[in-house]
Amino acid sequence: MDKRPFFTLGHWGLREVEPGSTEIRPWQADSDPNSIGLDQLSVDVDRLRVLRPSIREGWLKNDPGVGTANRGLEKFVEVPWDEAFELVAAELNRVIQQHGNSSIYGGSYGWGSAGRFHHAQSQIHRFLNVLGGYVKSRDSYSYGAGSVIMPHIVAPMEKLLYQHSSWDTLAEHTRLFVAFGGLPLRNTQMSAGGAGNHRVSDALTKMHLSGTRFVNISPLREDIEGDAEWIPIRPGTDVALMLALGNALIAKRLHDENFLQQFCTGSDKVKRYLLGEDDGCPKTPQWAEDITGIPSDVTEKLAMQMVTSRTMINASWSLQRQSHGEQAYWSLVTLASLVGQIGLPGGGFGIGYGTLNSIGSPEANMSGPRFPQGRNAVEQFIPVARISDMLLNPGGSFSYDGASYSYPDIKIVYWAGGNPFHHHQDLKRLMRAWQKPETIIVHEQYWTATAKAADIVLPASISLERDDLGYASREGQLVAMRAVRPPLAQAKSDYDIFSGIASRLHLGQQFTEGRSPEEWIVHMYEEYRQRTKLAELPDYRQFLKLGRIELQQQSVPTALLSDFRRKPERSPLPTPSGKIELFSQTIDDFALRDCPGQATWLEPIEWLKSPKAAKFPLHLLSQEPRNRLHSQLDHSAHSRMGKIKDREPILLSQGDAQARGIADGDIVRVFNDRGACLASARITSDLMHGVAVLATGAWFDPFEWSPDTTLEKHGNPNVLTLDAPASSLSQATVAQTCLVEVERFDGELPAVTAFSLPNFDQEHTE
Ligand SMILES: Nc1nc2c(c(=O)[nH]1)N[C@H]1C(S)=C(S)[C@@H](COP(=O)(O)OP(=O)(O)OC[C@H]3O[C@@H](n4cnc5c(=O)[nH]c(N)nc54)[C@H](O)[C@@H]3O)O[C@H]1N2
Ligand SMILES: Nc1nc2c(c(=O)[nH]1)N[C@H]1C(S)=C(S)[C@@H](COP(=O)(O)OP(=O)(O)OC[C@H]3O[C@@H](n4cnc5c(=O)[nH]c(N)nc54)[C@H](O)[C@@H]3O)O[C@H]1N2
Ligand SMILES: [Mo]
Repeated sequence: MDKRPFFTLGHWGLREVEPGSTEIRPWQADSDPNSIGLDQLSVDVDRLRVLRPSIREGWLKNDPGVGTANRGLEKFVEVPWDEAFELVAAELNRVIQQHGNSSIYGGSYGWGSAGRFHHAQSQIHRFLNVLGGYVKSRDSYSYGAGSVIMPHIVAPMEKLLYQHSSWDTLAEHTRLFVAFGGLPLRNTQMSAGGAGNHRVSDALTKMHLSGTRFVNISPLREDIEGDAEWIPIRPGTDVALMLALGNALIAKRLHDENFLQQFCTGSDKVKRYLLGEDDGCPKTPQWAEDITGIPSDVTEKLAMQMVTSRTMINASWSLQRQSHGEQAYWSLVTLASLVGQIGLPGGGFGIGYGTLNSIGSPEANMSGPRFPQGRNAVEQFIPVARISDMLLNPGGSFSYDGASYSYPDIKIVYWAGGNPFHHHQDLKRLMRAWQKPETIIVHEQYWTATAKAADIVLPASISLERDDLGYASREGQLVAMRAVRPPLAQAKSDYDIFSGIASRLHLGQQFTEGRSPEEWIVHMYEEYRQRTKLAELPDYRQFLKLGRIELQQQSVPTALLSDFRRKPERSPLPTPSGKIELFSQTIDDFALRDCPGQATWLEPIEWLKSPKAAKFPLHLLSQEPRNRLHSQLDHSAHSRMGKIKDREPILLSQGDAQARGIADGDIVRVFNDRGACLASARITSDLMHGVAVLATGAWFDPFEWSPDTTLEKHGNPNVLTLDAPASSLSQATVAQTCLVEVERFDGELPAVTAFSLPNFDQEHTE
């Protein structure tokens, strides 16, 4: 028997396991490993596994669509797989016959697990395509506003992200790194598909040693760890600061006029706006001070520094998960164009350094092994964050990227590999919307809120129970993921589940093409082996023996848009003018009040200077969590160690805590007119006054499962956030646009029940 450790991969990192053992440890060569998921096989984590197919009692007894308000309240009945397959197949068949495939919502957004074959999104989409299609979702929660605006003004978001130059290039050239939203190392633990070596900590050290200066523009100091100038900013106002920096450059004639003339359209309109020639309001640092809270001399000084050194101006994705989020990126590009360093090594703009491990990697993007999804015969879609709107307004219309569409009438919601009762905003509204479909089917590994609120829950295996092919873009490796143990109880892979249902619908062959999971993995490996230029791959058996293959490095460009800068005629941008569109005729022609034709300061729908702040005077930011990926493994010891009195901590500034009589460690009630949750106070001097920070991902734990519930007990910010679109252009989420009030909670403390199992009709044993 081979005694060498074998590998498995999580979005959070590469893991090693000794043969015959179930102990998981970080890859020995990882320079900055974390502990996420190392305890995934613990009793505590296993306790919440979905063990057998489970059906809501009322769904079994009544016709579909009856008693949907009982979702989340009723007992579950466990059934054998055969029966579950029959029930799901019959229900899909019924709805397709009666209402057509456009009544199935299969957007199924979510990160699922690493592994290219057992990729839940690919699995569910292939399955639903074989059945004749489904209503899909577009864009992401991560950067939905960026995805829609960037192609109009520069290039598609992914294309830009793939061109972000490496940290090494930045260390060599960048002397000033201006980070809107910081560069939180916390977030670079992840890569979609699986991080290899965690490179960002070393990269930042190297930049410091090379003399790069960092400026952290964020309400929260810890968004850059270590040496950095901190410029606290009122949330949601970065656009005003960026415009004011532009104004300061133009006023002093320090901007790069040649760059504007040669590479941009619309600079005259931008100048008129920045100088206030049409609206009588010059966007000066003084003007911005009142909006951002940043003294005008700080802005003036920063503008000077930007043009006197090689400067990278980066914005986190959080900046555009906001009301008018498009403007944040449009202003960023406008500012970087005025500075004139776009396309030069170490200069220009970035839209994602500090969000994932992969961004800033020296590895070029190459598409990895893939599980074919087939073709979707249904054209209808929704922008991903419009799910509650869709369910509540069938037939209603929405606008998206300059066109008008209507919402489908959804009868079945089918989810695999995502947790909407984690990720969506205004969860009480989602609870109401969730009552609309006739049937909700969920594949889950654990009893999350989404699983508890479904009609049919099918137990999915975890990646530690499956062999797979591991690959993530720009991580430079191909991994033979090996199962550490067999699936727990009756759990099956999503593939086996879909195969079982498809065969009941006489579509088994179409779905499986006659391949077992192992045969698919070999097939995908062979296809990739033929296609890739990144390595001479050995045969599959040899690959399994090696466990991991390092792909040859294909360097990324030395600067984003460097080709365009070198030869603008030969490498035009994919915009109508081929140039950077500081003014976009296309968007202007859409005539949207909430997204004009050039970067514009538009007041957020709610913020610290809106009338609503009189009642709810704190801006709540819900950042990505340090000890987990979104809601995944929140029930693990590693995530729970970050809680205080079982609740998610909320950061409060000293002044705000004092004014409310709140001490460190106190339980507080966080509330607004949408909802309320409990959290535990963590008081800090490193947070701007008027701002509160509550990480996402504490499992949703309403006092009772009802859209009228008055309290969430665990610290889930999405009972407070606003379910509104960034604008009628992108319809993206505005998770970061949220006002609240906080008070000490002196009542009797309700126990957290997020980590309890649902009720079953019979005693529940493994
Ligand atoms: N307030 C607020 N809300 C936010 C954000 C924010 O900043 N603030 N961020 C948003 C962002 S950027 C994102 S990307 C979303 C993330 O939202 P999601 O991606 O939906 O969150 P996850 O917790 O990763 O959910 C993945 C689920 O899939 C399950 N799962 C894992 N592997 C498998 C598998 O192989 N098969 C099946 N069937 N299931 C599996 C896990 O158990 C888990 O429940 O959240 C968004 N929500
Ligand atoms: N550990 C961990 N890492 C993750 C994830 C995770 O769940 N856990 N999720 C991954 C995913 S799916 C995504 S999309 C990325 C998200 O990457 P980001 O969107 O960049 O991450 P956030 O943590 O939401 O925001 C970063 C910081 O922005 C600051 N910020 C918020 N609003 C404003 C504002 O208006 N102005 C300014 N200047 N700053 C502001 C906050 O202080 C916050 O700490 O993270 C990824 N990385
Ligand atoms: Mo995301």
